Amino acid sequence: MIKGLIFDLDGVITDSAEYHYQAWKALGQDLGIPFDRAFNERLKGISRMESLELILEHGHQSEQYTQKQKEILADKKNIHYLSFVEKMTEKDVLPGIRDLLKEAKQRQLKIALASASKNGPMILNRLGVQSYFDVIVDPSSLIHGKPNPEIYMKGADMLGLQPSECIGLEDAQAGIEAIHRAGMFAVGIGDFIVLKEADYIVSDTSQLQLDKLLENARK
Ligand code: B16
Ligand code: MG
Repeated sequence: MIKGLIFDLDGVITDSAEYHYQAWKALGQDLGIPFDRAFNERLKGISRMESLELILEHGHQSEQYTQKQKEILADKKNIHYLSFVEKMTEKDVLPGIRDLLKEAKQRQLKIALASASKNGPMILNRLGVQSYFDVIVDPSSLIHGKPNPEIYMKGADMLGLQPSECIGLEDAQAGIEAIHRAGMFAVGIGDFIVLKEADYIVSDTSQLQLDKLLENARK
């Protein structure tokens, strides 16, 4: 029996995945490391410092910076990213998500956030959906990032549920793998090829229907 929903944030609740892409792309250009959307798929769901490492490796520049310099580069990206976030309003909740959260609450399902983003709580506030969340996993409390299952397992644990009682929702390959390794039913939102490992896939959030999710998770 499904008793909880565990949400990713970027690309699921709001389109901040696009802002991460724009901010990383600008930093990449400054460093002489151009990359495209296909490469960007590898950054989704991955922590800020791990994303920077992947970009530097891509440009064969990993060895050129000290840890301190890398932190400055990551801060620069985050400041650029926050300039997009500052313009977010309640209208930036992706289609269908507010209704899904509302219906889940009405049906007494528990709701958690399992985002790798340190900006997660602030973004939920800006979007005006924070009150739907029973718990938010603090990504800085974790040892491993996605695709490790730790964040989803901790989300279930904080809700007082077994992983098998939860559905995880993700837009990234690394996130789908994390949900599966945690032992949960995985819902993918986005590209059917990128997310082919998910148990149930929709092309965008407007296609999410709680009944359908519950029915498929029960099969
Ligand atoms: P921040 P999610 C992830 O969030 C993003 O997908 C990823 O692109 C980003 O680097 C990461 O959060 C860290 O975010 O820099 O805001 O701490 O998809 O797990 O909700
Ligand atoms: Mg995401």
